[in-house]
Amino acid sequence: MSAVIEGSLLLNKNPSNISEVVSEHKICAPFELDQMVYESQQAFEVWSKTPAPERAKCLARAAQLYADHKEHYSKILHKENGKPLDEARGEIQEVIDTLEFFAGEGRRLYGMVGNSEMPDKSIFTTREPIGPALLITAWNFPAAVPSWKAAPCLIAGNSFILKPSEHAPLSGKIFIDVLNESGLPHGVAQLAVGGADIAKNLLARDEIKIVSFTGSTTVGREIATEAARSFKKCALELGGKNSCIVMDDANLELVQEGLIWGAYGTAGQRCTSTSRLIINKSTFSKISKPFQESISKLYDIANNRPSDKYCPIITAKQLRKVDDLVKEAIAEGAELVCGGKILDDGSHQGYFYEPTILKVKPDMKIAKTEVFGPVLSVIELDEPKPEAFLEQAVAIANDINYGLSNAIYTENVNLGMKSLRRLESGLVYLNAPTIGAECGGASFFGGWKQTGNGSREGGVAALDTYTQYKTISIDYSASLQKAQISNYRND
Ligand code: UN1
Repeated sequence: MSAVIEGSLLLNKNPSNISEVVSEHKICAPFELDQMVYESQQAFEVWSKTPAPERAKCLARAAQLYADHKEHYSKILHKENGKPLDEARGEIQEVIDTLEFFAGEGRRLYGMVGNSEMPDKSIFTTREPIGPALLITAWNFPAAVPSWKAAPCLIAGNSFILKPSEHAPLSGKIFIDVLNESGLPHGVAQLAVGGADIAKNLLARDEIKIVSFTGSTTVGREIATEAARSFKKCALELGGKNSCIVMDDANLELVQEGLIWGAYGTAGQRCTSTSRLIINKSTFSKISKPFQESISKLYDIANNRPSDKYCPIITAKQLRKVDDLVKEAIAEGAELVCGGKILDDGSHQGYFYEPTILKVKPDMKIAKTEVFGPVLSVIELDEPKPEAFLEQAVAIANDINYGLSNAIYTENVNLGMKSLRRLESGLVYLNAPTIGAECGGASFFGGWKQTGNGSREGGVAALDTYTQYKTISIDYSASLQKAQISNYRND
């Protein structure tokens, strides 16, 4: 485990070197949660009445603090989560970009102005804050995911309690500290460290009006069910099983780079990771060898050392789960092309898994299950006609319960565009991997089907989770104007 609980203490360990304790955290006691919820309500009263451009100043200051200390925070994140330093830097940059974008929203937070059916009457709709929020975040992006939730939550005027994953709580703690240093009133941003019981405790309370969760589809379903009891606004960002479709005419060097990043970046532990490659057999045979050579460089097996581009698996349990899924796949008839082993020199210092390629059939368990590890399942087709190939490939990509991210590589703009329209996912990429969504105005992040419940993060659509609409009608006719009656002639 990268999180070890000793009494009321949580020891946060580095998954690439588990003898290293990165930080210690006190687990919240139930009486502390009572106090936190009370403070969150009090803070909401103050913060919701603070003008949005003023709120924005705190977010802008927080962005600046992160920018000033980017290297420092990146190094902490690199140790806590194990992801390569370059990836950690990218994640801290994502925090900065998100805070900056939503600081800008403080000058907008647009509602809508309509036209009344009647003379001397105006109608407009504003976005209003809702109340204290509970933000439950995952370990794979322990800094960025809190910012995706907290930035729109704050700019909209809500207070929140962050419950970070127990496997990477330090980056969440830093995020709260930075926000508080940026001038947020007391109690607006709070941290509750602990396990699932903490989240359950907070979720059950009527005072909490919003819940936003990133994690598994199974837990997401439980959260949605509990949230429904008190009609909380509920935003879910759940599992994925993302495909990369490669047409015969694709730029194959670009494909290989895209697959190395998409399938093995963060060791496949992104909900956006590429886990299925749909390609003609003849085209795969052209890239198979150089592709295997490239991924074998991610971990130096002879010297038992990861390269600076490879990431450990977060926990021993998850490492076993990845290995079990690969073993089951082989037992079910999948062909192991390379990898398929837990990497361990016997000292059990880091939770690394060998970059793995399997050849599978579309209906095998491994082709339908989210692995969350460095395992790419290749589905080979044998269809030389481009239209017919695409027809089959898109059907396989869509025949899945998830709908987060899909990619297609082709130089044929017409077929590329057609398939982008047909792929059933919230994110689709042309000639780019399934991972690496940008944050900002038009870049909405979220999935279809069992990947979520329709909510979005990352762009202006995130404001829908954290605001409720108020329609304001002002009648200055000094007469009683009856809607749908006064304005229609019924004779
Ligand atoms: C996640 O794995 O939960 O698009 C988020 C990406 C990242 C976010 C992944 N920006 O791959």
